[in-house]
Amino acid sequence: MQRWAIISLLPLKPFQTMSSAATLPQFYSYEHALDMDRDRIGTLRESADAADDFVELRRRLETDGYLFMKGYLYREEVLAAREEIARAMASKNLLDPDFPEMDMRCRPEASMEFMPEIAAACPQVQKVLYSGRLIDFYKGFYGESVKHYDFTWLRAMPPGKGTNPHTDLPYMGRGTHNHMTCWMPYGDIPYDLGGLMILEGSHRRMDLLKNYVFRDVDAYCENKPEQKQRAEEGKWTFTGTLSHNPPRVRDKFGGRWLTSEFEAGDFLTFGMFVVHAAVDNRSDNVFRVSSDSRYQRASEPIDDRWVGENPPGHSTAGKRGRIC
Ligand SMILES: O=C(O)CCC(=O)C(=O)O
Ligand SMILES: [Fe+2]
Repeated sequence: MQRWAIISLLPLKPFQTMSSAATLPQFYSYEHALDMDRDRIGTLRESADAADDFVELRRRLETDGYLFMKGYLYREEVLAAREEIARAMASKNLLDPDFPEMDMRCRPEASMEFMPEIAAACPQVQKVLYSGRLIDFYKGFYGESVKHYDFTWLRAMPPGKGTNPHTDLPYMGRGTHNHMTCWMPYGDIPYDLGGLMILEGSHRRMDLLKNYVFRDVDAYCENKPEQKQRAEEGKWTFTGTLSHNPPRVRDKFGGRWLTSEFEAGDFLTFGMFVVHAAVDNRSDNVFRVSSDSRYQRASEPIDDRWVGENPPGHSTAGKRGRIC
């Protein structure tokens, strides 16, 4: 039997057996308390039950805007990747040396660490993300061969403000718009460590997204000296952030903020038009370590900021000027 099937037979956790949001702890996002009423907060729908039924998975993606594939990957492989990451972080002096590396305790005054170079140098991370079960998932989902970005957004989030509400397209919209993000935890993420959250139904609110989602964070107006200078310095003219206030975004869009506790072996995948953010890490000085990576049909154009041996990303080489 495949691993996800074994996991789906395990008894449900208490918070899953009750529909009430009252079973969830108080969440904070970007230092705002989220409204915990059951029509404003909830848990992600799990889709491992339909793991081999890609017709059903495509239907759910269209309806929900995301797929939460609980226990789909091999936990031991993901934990082996965590070990490599922990070793690399320790060698960069990012971890508290008084604790085992695998605990991912932050050294004093830690800040958010963005570590694409560690992801590129860790064979086990590359293996989990870009071969085997995960690549097979996207091949099945798209029904053809797939490509992935070479750039991996590997993040270590210390306690404090998490990621604010955004969609991914402004950062990666120069090729197809049908690609998907895979958000993956390297280790278990209880609620206090702050996982990702999805704003329910937001991918269908083009009325609210249309003036935001198609803007490119690396585009600038050549004929506006201030913008031109920022681009030449490799700076953004637009950060891609939708809001700094997650409860207010929910009030505007409707729907619920949806999250979960996560475990090594889970992944959450979603398209370019879904509003998402993170629950703040309020743990006792532990990093939340996760990556986001991207997958698409091989036959569709790819955003060249994110491919190649040294992807240009948001650097000056990735800027695109136009007359506006
Ligand atoms: O991990 C986070 O806090 C943000 C992740 C994210 O924005 C993404 O996966 O697209
Ligand atoms: Fe994102």
